[in-house]
Amino acid sequence: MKTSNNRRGFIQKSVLGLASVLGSEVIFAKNIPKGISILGKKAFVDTLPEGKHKDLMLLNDRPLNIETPPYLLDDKITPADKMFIRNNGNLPENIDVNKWQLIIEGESVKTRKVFTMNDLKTKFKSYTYQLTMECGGNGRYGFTPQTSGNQWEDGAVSCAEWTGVRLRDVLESVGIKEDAVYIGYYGRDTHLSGDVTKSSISRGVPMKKALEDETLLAWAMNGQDIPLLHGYPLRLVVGGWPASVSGKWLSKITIRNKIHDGEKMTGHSYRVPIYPIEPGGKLPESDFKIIESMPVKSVITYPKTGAILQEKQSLSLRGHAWAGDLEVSEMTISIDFGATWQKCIVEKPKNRLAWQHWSVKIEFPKKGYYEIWAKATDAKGVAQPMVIPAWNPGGYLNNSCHRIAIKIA
Ligand SMILES: Nc1nc2c(c(=O)[nH]1)N[C@H]1C(S)=C(S)[C@@H](COP(=O)(O)O)O[C@H]1N2
Ligand SMILES: [Mo]
Repeated sequence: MKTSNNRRGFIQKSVLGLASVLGSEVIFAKNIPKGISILGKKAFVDTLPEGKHKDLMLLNDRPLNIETPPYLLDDKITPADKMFIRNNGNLPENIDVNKWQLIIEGESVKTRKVFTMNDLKTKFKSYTYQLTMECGGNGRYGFTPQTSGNQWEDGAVSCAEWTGVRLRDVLESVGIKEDAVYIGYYGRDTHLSGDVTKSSISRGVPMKKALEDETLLAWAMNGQDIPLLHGYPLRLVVGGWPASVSGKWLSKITIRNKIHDGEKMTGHSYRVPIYPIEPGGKLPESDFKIIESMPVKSVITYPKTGAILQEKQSLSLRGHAWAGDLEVSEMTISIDFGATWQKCIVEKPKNRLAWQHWSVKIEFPKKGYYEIWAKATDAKGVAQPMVIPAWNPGGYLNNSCHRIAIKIA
């Protein structure tokens, strides 16, 4: 069965084909009135994997895609139980960490080499960085017409503390040829079709990004072994770029003499038009470019949308902001639909490519309904748009302002 990742589409297609939802047959499926979608899997919270917070939102169970509601991103460092999951294939099985190998090969490697986990841990210096990882499709639900793929709302983002060795140190130890332009990763997850010769995803970054201080081959997240769902026992972690370049269950890095051409590097996967197009428009494959640094964005993590507060109460709001390879220089919020903006306090990042925490205290003039809009500006003066930015066929890079609703009673 071909599954659509679109939540409603998935359920409707399943129903039309009288196929199953959650492994059980939909009895009376043929009676469902046209235009009505069944509640389906969203009602069965126990389908979330073990170790995940019960209020995460299941977008798809095959492959597993789970998002974090913004209020659950309130921690300064994202804990494992609240981290979104974006899998493209099936989880690897029977991992034996003692036998795990990382192969370094490719046209532009001087000598092919194989490392064990122990080699990595003992032969190189280790580093710890907080790194922001946002799915390129975060915010996809905002685009009209709807594009295919998981309809992420605002929570496909995390910032955890990763420990490992620098990819640069490992690549330099094997030798990089002069003609190297890109690296590509391969992981041990398997293709949904069950075809073991196919990768579910194999992406990469240009050498310049690969050789940055913060690009890690990591074995620990928040001071512990990386959870299985997030790439145990080894993960490539590249902060500030679409999280799809941070390969989980990492088994191979290839040093390429051309742009890596692995699975999900072509077509409209993680690529956007080089010129603006009208919503729903088409363009030739040659007119797309690969997404690199992610755009400036922010999230309100406190209060939760829908909060009801008492009159005269001043309110302390908080959240995080990030800007790909850049720093966030200013954070503002509006309670009057963007007519006026108030400056927030923005902390410096813990290290380059870590998200930044912001806070602000506000007073509401009288009782009633308010929306709070949050807008970050990056170090080059580029701000988040208040409206949905450029439509693109893959539904990437929606960095419009996060909004929450509150009532003063
Ligand atoms: N091997 C492998 N790595 C992968 C993926 C995958 O499916 N397989 N998904 C990528 C995508 S698209 C994203 S957004 C991030 C999600 O990371 P997380 O699930 O740890 O939050 O992992 C990336 N790395
Ligand atoms: Mo992603």
